Amino acid sequence: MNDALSNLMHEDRRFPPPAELAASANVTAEAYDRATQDREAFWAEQAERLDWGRKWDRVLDWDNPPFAKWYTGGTINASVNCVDRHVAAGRGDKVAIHWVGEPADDTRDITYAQLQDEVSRAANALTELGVVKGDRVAIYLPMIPEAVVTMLACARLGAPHTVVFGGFSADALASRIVDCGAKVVVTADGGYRRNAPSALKPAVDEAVAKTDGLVEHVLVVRRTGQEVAWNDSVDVWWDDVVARQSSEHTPKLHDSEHPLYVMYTSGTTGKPKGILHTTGGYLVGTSYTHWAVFDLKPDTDVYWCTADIGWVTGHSYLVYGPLANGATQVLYEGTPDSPHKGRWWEIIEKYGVTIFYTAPTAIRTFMKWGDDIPAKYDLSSLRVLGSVGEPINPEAYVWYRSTIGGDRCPVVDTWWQTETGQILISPLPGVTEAKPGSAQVPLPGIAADVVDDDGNSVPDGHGGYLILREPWPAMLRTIWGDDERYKDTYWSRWPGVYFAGDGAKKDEDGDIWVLGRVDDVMNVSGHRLSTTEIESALVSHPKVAEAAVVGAADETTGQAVCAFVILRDSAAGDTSDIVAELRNHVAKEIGAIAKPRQVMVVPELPKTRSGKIMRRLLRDVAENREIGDVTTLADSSVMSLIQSGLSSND
Ligand code: 6R9
Repeated sequence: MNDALSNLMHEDRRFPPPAELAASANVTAEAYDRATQDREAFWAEQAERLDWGRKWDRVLDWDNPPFAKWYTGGTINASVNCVDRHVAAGRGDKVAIHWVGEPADDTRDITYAQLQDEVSRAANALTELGVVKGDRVAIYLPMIPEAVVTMLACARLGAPHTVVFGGFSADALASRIVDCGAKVVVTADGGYRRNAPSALKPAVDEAVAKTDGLVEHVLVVRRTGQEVAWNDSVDVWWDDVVARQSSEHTPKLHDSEHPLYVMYTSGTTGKPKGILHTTGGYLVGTSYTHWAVFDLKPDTDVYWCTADIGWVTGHSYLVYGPLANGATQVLYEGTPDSPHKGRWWEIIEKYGVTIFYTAPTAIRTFMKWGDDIPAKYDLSSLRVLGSVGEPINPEAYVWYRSTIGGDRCPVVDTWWQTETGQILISPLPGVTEAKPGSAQVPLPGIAADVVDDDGNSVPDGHGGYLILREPWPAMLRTIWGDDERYKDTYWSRWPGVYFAGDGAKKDEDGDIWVLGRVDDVMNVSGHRLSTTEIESALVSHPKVAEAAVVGAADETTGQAVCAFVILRDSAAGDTSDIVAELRNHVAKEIGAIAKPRQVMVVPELPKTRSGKIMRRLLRDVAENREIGDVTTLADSSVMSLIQSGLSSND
């Protein structure tokens, strides 16, 4: 490993689990050994957490790899496991969802009994609209309870849903509807975003017009009350159809491998991949990890995952995992800065949130806004903090732990993907001595490793590619309608091994540090450099709020490091030579090899709606190319903002 790569591993702060948490933790160290000794027995044991109709014959059928089948012969209903069984067990009055609308006074507490009624009504309504088992339903909704209700109603019927994030364009929606052949779309007139109603229905109208009569019905929730165009032969109001249904619905059991949902995610080509998840294994994987990684105590915890339902995190750790575990959770409709920058902390204080799960990009934004904002709220209810979506740089981790977690809450840095369905690598809050910046250890029952170009496991202290050697319950089963692409994308690089597409390192203790997508790894003068590592160095400078690094083509060095930085508000008006200062800072932190060729101070970074920095666009800027496709940007004006600003600080 070259010297530059070792920078991240010089992070020597360590945080042992709080004694009290360790003493009563759901999972202790012994689980790792037990799972290693007999992986299938371990996953059989975890499946007992759920209510099955018929019990499975085989835990895992891996006779035809890479096509896995879990709990074969078993029958199960995901909706019953997430709702009915809690009511049947006498927990009907327990709050399932504290829903917080964006307009501040707009809230609803929904108990498990109420959720059961609503899911049953929605299942009856979908049936009336002609949805039968196996049909696909597209969901394009804001973060309102109807989104959860519709997903569970689909699961109840065995009609796979495909949730399309509300910020996606009509074209993106249309291509997803067509790819999975959805006959019904569930949407709303609009949703609230930063204090203003924002329309959804027009995009659906435009998308439906492009699907050649495929969509038979559009079921529309009235959320904002704004004007909508109406087509009587297709459109129906939720209030008209769902409200008059019976709140009784007798669910059927589905095969363990029955499709539960399709979630589209971007690949290296332009065509999104429809990641298929099925029922039994997915529910085992998500419910077990939600319980283990967050140490969930369903009777006392109040859990909040800030992800949008339109992403996999919203599916696994807002809908299926927490509800299967009978948790009480917060569901928030709006943005963190509406109506003020303390809104999230206000919600934590109000509902006594104990477990909080968010993304590094949000954490860095809060750092930028300043410590005084969270300081105004009582965050003492918190006991476990989670991070997901990208590598969390140590500075953001430590800020999160201390400023939000009061130096008392363990932070779990959870690595997983749309494809993996469940968290695969993460510290356990009652077991692992945490290292800022590292996802650390594969969970019990998970066989993750870091390998070199030839697929050989790298020794501790070395870097390579992150892979999985054994199937896991919530893994994707295929790419919808494209088994070949599934095999090629994930299973073709090394025989019998799942390639996640991420680079990673093992430190001297064997802990895993995920470095980001391998396409984000640069090669500068023959040295491998990680964008994450340099970003981390930049963000450790007191004047920097956020940084994105790309490798731009360079005649002499192959690639050169180009950094885009957002300065902290406190650095405003600073007239020193910040560019030279930051270049030297990186050289000092990592080594001269990592010194950026260019440092560009920008007001914003281009991000997808799930908060991932679109480095591809920054590479276009760095290489003086015309900017490529910006349709998946959360805010499409960001690129012009960056470019107009650059001419002034070149
Ligand atoms: C859950 C989710 C997956 C990609 C993944 C990796 C990055 C996610 C991470 C992380 C480092 C973590 N990623 N969690 N990298 N540390 N804790 O985000 O799914 O949207 O499919 O993204 O995100 O690069 O390959 P998805």
